[in-house]
Amino acid sequence: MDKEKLFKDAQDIIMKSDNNGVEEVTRRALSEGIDPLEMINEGFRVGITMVGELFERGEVFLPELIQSAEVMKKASGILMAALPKGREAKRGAVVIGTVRGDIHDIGKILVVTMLQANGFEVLDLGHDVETAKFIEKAQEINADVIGTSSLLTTTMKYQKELEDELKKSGMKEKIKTIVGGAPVTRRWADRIGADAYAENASEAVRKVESLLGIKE
Ligand code: B1M
Repeated sequence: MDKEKLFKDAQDIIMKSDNNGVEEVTRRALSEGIDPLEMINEGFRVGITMVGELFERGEVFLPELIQSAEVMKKASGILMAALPKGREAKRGAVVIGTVRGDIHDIGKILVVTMLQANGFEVLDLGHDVETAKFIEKAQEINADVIGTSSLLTTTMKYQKELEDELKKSGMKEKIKTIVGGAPVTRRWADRIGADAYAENASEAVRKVESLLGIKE
């Protein structure tokens, strides 16, 4: 099995927005026993990051970025569906979404899938979610954790808004928070008073476990 070749094929598929090739390469990865998350991280995610860089330099335009994102979504859908079924036990409830003004949701969907696969009940509010809605839904389902994703430097402020609103309403002590997204850092999480930061979907699972005091 040539893993590097598969990762390279995945990157090319995203770069070329090859909607037909994506099924072939994801099925090939699965049939060769490659970990779905590794295939996303080392293959498809690298491809979409490269397209993002070309976009930033004005070498590709929004319609091409959108097409590549569609192919990326298709790839993650197929690969995440192949993850082993979640644990039976309910280990905690998480409300999650991408913050107001932000429609990026590929990474957030990976986080949701990984949490579900690890036995958490997850209410995914989608993208462009108002701060008040996170709080309302968390109260409604008696959530243990609220998770927010932000991909734009201009929308990170809503992660802070959530912390401020939780403090104001006296809920900060009862509900833990976790933040993530490409421009988000540990430092930002500390600055706004979030309880945890995760760089990727697997780390998000470990951080939520640790927030809830769950030990294997
Ligand atoms: Co947009 N975009 N985009 N985009 N886009 C970025 C973020 C950008 C960095 C591209 C660039 O210029 N290099 C740039 C932001 C610049 C900035 O903020 N300073 C940008 C821009 C400018 C824009 C628009 C404004 C473009 C325009 O309209 N002119 C626009 C904004 C729309 C809006 O939200 N209001 C826009 C639109 C889009 C598309 C719709 C075309 C598409 C999104 C499609 C979709 O999500 N359904 C898109 C894409 C695909 C990107 C890039 C290229 C890739 C994002 C992605 O999916 N990465 C992105 C460049 C980049 O990030 N390098 C870019 C793959 C994904 C697996 O990783 O999302 O980081 P990521 O998630 C990771 C971790 O961050 C973490 O775990 C995930 C899995 O490992 N994580 C969490 C994420 N959320 C977490 C939550 C957690 C914990 C961990 O706890 C709760």
